[in-house]
Amino acid sequence: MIKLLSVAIVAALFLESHQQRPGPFVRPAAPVVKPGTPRPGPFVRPSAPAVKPEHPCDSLTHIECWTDWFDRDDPSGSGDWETYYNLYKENPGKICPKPHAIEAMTLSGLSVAAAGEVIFKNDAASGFVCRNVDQPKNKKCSDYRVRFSCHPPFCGGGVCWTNWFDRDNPSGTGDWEHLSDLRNENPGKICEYPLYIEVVTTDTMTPAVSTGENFHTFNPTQGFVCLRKDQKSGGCRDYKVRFGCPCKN
Ligand SMILES: [Ca+2]
Ligand SMILES: [Ca+2]
Repeated sequence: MIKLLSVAIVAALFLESHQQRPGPFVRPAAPVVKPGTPRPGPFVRPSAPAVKPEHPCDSLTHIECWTDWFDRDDPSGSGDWETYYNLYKENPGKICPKPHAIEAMTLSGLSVAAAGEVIFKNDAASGFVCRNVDQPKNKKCSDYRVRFSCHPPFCGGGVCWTNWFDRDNPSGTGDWEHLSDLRNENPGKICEYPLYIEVVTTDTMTPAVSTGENFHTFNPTQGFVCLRKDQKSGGCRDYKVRFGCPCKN
């Protein structure tokens, strides 16, 4: 009993002493933050992290990024079972406790939609499951790999940032910094699968999350869009964006 009690006290002290440390370790159950919601960033929680971040972006808990790809199963049995529970258990420290998105792709590079198979599960909590029994004409599932969207540091490898990009001004319908446009206009300058996006105002370098404006799009797979119609003030500030890419070895 005493032993149990002391374990509880140590656990409580540990939690207490780590409460000021930003990152998913201290708030594993942090709610999913949708674009458009003011999110906590380093400027509203200025306390220094207890552990020196491995990468400069590790303290930016508003940044979302993708883990490595995982492929734990193949469809030779009852199907392709890329379940979150098993992947989390089999890859300690590599996947966050509460990922807020999942992406699945066949090993040959097709999206789930393009593969056109009947999918049993495809959500961040369950993971991905394709069952052979669900497929028509005794066909088997393709072999899929999956990755999850987490906050740092649950993303693989080092991070290398692109240059800043500012392709639009907010004078029209808003400030459009879509990844697809930026990629077309800056060939070869942005990696295929950015892990992070960082957005700041062009004039004062204020992080987008600290401006109080609502954002239509704000993620590393689509880029950033601020629409004037979404703002109480009737206008967006001018933003610039950059992307965090896996470093090439
Ligand atoms: Ca697989
Ligand atoms: Ca802009």
